[in-house]
Amino acid sequence: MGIGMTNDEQWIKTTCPRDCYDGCGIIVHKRNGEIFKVKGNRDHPSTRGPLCAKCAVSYNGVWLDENARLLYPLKRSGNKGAGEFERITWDEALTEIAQRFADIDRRYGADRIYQTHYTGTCSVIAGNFPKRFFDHIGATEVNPDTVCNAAGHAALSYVFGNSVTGFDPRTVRDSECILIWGANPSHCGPHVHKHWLREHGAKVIVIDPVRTDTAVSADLHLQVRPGADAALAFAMLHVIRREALVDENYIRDHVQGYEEVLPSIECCTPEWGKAVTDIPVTLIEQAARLYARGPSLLWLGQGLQRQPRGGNVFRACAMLPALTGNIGKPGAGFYYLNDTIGIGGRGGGAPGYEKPRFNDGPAPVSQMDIPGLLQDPAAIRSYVVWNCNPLASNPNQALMRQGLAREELFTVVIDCFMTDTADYADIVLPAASFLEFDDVCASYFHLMIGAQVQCRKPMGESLPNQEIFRRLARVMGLQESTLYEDDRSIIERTLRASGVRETWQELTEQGWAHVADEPLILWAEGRFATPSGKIEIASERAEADGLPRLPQATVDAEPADGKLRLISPAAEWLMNSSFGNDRRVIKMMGPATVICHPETASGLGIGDGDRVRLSNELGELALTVCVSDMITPGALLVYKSRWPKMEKSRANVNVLCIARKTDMGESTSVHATEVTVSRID
Ligand SMILES: Nc1nc2c(c(=O)[nH]1)N[C@H]1C(S)=C(S)[C@@H](COP(=O)(O)OP(=O)(O)OC[C@H]3O[C@@H](n4cnc5c(=O)[nH]c(N)nc54)[C@H](O)[C@@H]3O)O[C@H]1N2
Ligand SMILES: Nc1nc2c(c(=O)[nH]1)N[C@H]1C(S)=C(S)[C@@H](COP(=O)(O)OP(=O)(O)OC[C@H]3O[C@@H](n4cnc5c(=O)[nH]c(N)nc54)[C@H](O)[C@@H]3O)O[C@H]1N2
Ligand SMILES: [Mo]
Repeated sequence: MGIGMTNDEQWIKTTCPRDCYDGCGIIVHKRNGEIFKVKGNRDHPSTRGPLCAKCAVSYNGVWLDENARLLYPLKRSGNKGAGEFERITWDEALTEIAQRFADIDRRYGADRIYQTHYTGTCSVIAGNFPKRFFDHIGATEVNPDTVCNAAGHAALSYVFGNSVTGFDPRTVRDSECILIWGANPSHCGPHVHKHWLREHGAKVIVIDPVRTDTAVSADLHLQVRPGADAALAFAMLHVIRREALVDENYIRDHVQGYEEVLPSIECCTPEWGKAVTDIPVTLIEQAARLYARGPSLLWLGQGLQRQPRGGNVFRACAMLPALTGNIGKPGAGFYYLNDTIGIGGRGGGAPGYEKPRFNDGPAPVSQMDIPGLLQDPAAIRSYVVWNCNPLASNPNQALMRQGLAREELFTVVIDCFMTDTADYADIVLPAASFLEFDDVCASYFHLMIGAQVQCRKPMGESLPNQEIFRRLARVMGLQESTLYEDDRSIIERTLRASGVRETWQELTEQGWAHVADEPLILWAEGRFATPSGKIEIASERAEADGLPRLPQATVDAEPADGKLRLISPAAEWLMNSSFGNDRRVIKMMGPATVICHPETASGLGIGDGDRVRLSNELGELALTVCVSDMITPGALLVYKSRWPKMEKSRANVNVLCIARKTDMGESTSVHATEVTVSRID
């Protein structure tokens, strides 16, 4: 273990497994056998220096704090949600879970056991192994991507046949332009924002209703009205076509449906674009030219597709690289998420780590259906939560809370901390943190993998996710051997599947490895995994699924009756809800605010520092007003994922957020929430 050692000092290289574009390298400094400091690895290609502020604070704060961490299995002793528990042994906890599962299986069927998980840790084993167990017993999976990015995946699959082959970020050395559409690296990938974006002098265009720090430092910022992106894409394409910047050769060889969509593009003049998006004509023209001339990279953000027609938005935006040939050559390409050469860091399947299919199993259920389904004893008998915190993260929070309070629902929560969701558990199991066991991390931005190296023994009696499910399988007497595969074997197979040359030993010494020495030019061969083998702007598969054959130049309707559109993107100081229990993080965030444009504020008769109530049919939330033109007029901005129980109202913005499904992928359209604002006197 480790990279360097003196008598009492030791430095260990490891990797941050949070759900973040950066995938940072970490150095853990140990003194006298104890962790003394967790900091950034300046030799790591992404980190290049200190960790981001939130990780630097929390990894040296709440993650190392025995008073904050869950240390023992717990059993509920009070009412659901009261947070009253007594300590029990692992044997008692696992035996009770095994008995309750067996009972539910016998009386109702194992598909009434719902398991929900996401990216609390993105490391390969701890992020994936428990799925083997649930598949084996025939539990129902809550489709994790439906709370985040499933609309984008569905749309890109229609167009390119694949949504997880983007560009190799190292190809930026040949780029003239980077177009960031509905992503905010200044919060969501702070090292990508700080280093990658600017290092080779490409011009940067940002399209976002919010003037994020990335937008501030960009060459062009198109401050679009939320939900008007598809129209904007069409207006840009109008300019590109008018100025003969389309790549006719690329279209002839690789694109299906250009002739069909052309009449719509011809209708969508930039003047029309201005009317529906609020972006000046000259800005639409400049952005269109800069992008089309290329070579250009297009980054489609996850925030971009959290709208009712997010899938259509993605199909419209995907026409840009297709029609300008900005794909498959150095410095060009589009990116949503990278499945780092088959490892599947985030939700992907790994060749060396296939999901064993013991039975066909019940169909996964959308996160958007969960608040409703949780009310229904006939639908869900047991709710098992690992690697996520749905009471903080999911929309329709009041209904989520009501469902979790159901007395006969058998709820198990596995986490490192006593979250709002854990307060409603019957059994709480303590998870070991990433500093406490070996694993592999696969970045979803850089085409790199990293070693997650054990730096100390698991805190208290906590265990890594995978070990918890091995033990549960044993208590249940399950016979399938892959339920017991050990970490070493999975790590070896994962490394071989990734194509890196390094052994595990070498990886732990170096900390990280690129999957290829030189930048990969993805899609260079120009063959796409669609039925036609081409980029399908016109999609028969979409049509067969009841969707339009072509992307549509749509704009969402403005809210009626004095309501305003509320967007709730990622906060700088949180990683989803993670870190929301760290005292220093809470202090840095300050009170929960709603940011609104000066015109909006004067229309409502409110000013900086006023207290207001946001309300709609789902609930209400009291917030402090912050007036700023960083948000476009007519929209409101509240950052997501504070811990509800840390707030006076015991709620966060999700108490207002709708669980309406997107046009594709049954995903979240959280950024289309509408609210009324009233002043609290
Ligand atoms: N309003 C609004 N809501 C949103 C969004 C939005 O834009 N607006 N965004 C959505 C998005 S993009 C996402 S991805 C979801 C994310 O929502 P969640 O998936 O719920 O993410 P977190 O809230 O970070 O919860 C992860 C939990 O995993 C725990 N954890 C960390 N490491 C481990 C481990 O090794 N083992 C176990 N068992 N647990 C561990 C953490 O302590 C934490 O409690 O939120 C969604 N919610
Ligand atoms: N600090 C921090 N980092 C994170 C996370 C976090 O919670 N905090 N979450 C992680 C997770 S789970 C994810 S999925 C990624 C998300 O990564 P991103 O997709 O970059 O993040 P978001 O903040 O959800 O949304 C990005 C931007 O979309 C914009 N947006 C909202 N509506 C629209 C619209 O209609 N049109 C356009 N053009 N833009 C719109 C928002 O204003 C926001 O600036 O980040 C990851 N990294
Ligand atoms: Mo996400």
